[in-house]
Amino acid sequence: MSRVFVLNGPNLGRLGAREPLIYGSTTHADLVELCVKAGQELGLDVEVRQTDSEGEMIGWLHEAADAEIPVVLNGAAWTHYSIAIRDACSQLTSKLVEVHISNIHKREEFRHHSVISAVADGVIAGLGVTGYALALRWIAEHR
Ligand code: CA2
Repeated sequence: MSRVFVLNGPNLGRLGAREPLIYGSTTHADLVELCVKAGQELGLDVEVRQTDSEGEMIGWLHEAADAEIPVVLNGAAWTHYSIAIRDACSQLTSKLVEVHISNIHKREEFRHHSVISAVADGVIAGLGVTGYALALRWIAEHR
């Protein structure tokens, strides 16, 4: 089965615990289950990881680049300012889909710009956690 990484950035481990009006009530554990199940239906071996450490995320992106593993990335706050994460994304050798649970364009102005989007194959924002399943489906169809 083809491996796919779903990589979640800072504070996403707190999903379901705070701000349910913005991020919904799904917990990160629920999100893991949703992605693994979607992967099984699509014939993908999905591995979901979350970190609050930028260096750890960059290490995972290097791992994906070296092993040609497609990535679904929710860079969370790093999306808006981390050139280091963007530079690691630009080294990816397989597909990259950027996902945001909320519609970042409907929110504060500082969330409107993503430094990742220009190096991603596609972007999904505002569709809640369903965005992850849609990203996996697109990857299954374009790997
Ligand atoms: O909408 C998204 O998925 C975001 O990437 C989430 C990030 C935010 O900085 C981006 O602008 C948009 C924040 C993730 C924080 O997640 C929390 C979850 C529960 C409670 C508090 C924060």
